[in-house]
Amino acid sequence: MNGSIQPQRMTPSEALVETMAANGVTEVFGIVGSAYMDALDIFPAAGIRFIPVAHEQGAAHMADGYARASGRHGVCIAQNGPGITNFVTAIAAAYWAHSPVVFITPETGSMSVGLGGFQETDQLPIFSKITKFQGHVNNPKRMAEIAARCFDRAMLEMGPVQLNIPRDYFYGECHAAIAQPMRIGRGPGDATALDAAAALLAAARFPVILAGGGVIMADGCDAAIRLAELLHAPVANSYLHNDTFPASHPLWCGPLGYQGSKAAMKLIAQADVVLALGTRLGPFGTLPQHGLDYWPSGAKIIQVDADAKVLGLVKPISVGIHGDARAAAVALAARLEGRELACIANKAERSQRITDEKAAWEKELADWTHERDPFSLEVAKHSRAMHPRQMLRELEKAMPGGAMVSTDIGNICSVSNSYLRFDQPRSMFAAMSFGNCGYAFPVACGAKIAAPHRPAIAYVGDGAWGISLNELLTCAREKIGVTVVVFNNGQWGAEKKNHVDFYSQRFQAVNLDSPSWAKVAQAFGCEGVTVDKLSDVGPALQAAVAAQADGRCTVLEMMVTQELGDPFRRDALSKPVRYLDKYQGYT
Ligand SMILES: Cc1ncc(C[n+]2csc(CCOP(=O)(O)OP(=O)(O)O)c2C)c(N)n1
Ligand SMILES: [Mg+2]
Repeated sequence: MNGSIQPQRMTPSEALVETMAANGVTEVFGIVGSAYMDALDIFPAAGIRFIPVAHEQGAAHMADGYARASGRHGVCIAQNGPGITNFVTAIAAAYWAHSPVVFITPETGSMSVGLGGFQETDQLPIFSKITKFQGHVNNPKRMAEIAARCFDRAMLEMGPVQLNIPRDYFYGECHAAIAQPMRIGRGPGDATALDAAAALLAAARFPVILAGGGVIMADGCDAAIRLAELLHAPVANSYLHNDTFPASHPLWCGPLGYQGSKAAMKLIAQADVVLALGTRLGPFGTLPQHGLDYWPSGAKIIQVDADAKVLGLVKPISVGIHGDARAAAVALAARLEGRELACIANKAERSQRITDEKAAWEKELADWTHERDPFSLEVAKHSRAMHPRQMLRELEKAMPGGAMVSTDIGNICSVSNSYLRFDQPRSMFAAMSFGNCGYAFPVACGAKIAAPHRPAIAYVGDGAWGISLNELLTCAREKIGVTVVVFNNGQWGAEKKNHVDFYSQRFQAVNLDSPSWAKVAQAFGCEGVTVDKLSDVGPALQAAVAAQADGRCTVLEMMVTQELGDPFRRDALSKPVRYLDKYQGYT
């Protein structure tokens, strides 16, 4: 650790690029710019591929997808000013996805700061709330030191880190040593807390494990499985982390949260002890669903997280463990092994309950071919398009092994949560709690570049597609073989659902008139296929995935009805109240 090579004379550009290479960086996403051209020039010699994108938001999302798929840093860079402000949305998304993204932000030259020259904006405050650390190179001689700190902090704190560099500081010379990456182990947490947690688990009659994203970040799926098997405890995935526990495992019961698994909800509702492993228990992820207010308020909650600040933040807890999810699971298993466990007495009965709840949910899903509210029945009545749920089922059935799926924000993407099951970690990359439309496609591109041999599939609504489709350019130019499934329901459906439920169907700005997305894809130099029959869904997906091997990107445009599943924010909307006369018709 910290085995630096001897200091030697180099330019700051060389110090930056050497630090990237020391951190194993092999790909950087961005749009070319004069601000950092001196460093870019030597990327190839350092073994770094620069991947030019269509929009800097795409670059930062790709860095996020790259980091989430690989567990390594995702890196992006852009021109000072507008190139950097284009990063903002994607960095906020990476922040809530806990992605170790290092985004390099050249800024206006140090001799003209404050003069309003060209492409100047104060680049640190903009990102101050969506970064784990901001390194500012205040002297070019410190480039190697500060760059290394940025890479270390992104891993230490699991989140985006900014490296801000006045553009004139790429030039000159310094006497620098290149630090080797410093990786600090977190360990299992406080021994007393682990003892207390083990005592609660040993006495539990119905323990349930909630496996969060921290399990993946800690490479802890094996440890979670071992602990679950020891307790014979059902395991729920935290919201949008369907890949934290293998879906083929008998103890898996699916995700909590919006459009999640009723089996998981009904089982956790019975828990007397919940082990929340590697999850911040975000407020959106445990909201009532399907009419079930399932969070077991009377249960003892053990929460394990690598970030001490989230322990007990959202839900009251009995025991908080500040530690690595994997190491904590191993330490808990060691404390429980060979010990008398109360829950073993009713193991058979709990086993039966798990099997029954899972079977009931499977049956319900199988029968739930379409939405049944009056609006949905009406719009689907005369449509020849596919029901979204049936289409999602066909995708699920045809999903290739080892697939990575990114999902966007929208009604159909949300419903897909019930139909996405994985046996391997680092497989699901949802837009998480920042919830920005336009997330899924560039994230899938980044994931594909990180894991070229795994199928990469993005689920995107037709509205969100309009935000992100420019990266088809990148796919065609750079031969990035991803598959995009665009759900064409001709509407910003998730928002339309609010008009239906709360605004007496006064539709405004929710209907979408779009060109053929298949033809648009072809015009970009990608493959484009329109699918309007259920029997074509699986074969189309398989053909598109096969084309990935040749670096070909395919857009599968799924023609679906306008029916709409449950809304996102029932919790946050109210029926309209109007006091002024002129608005009386708007209730
Ligand atoms: C960047 C951004 N803009 C707006 C929103 C608000 N929003 C949430 S869902 C949604 C509709 C998504 O429509 P579409 O992508 O067509 O998917 P559908 O709901 O129709 O399945 C919108 C506009 C958002 N989440 N992110
Ligand atoms: Mg739509």
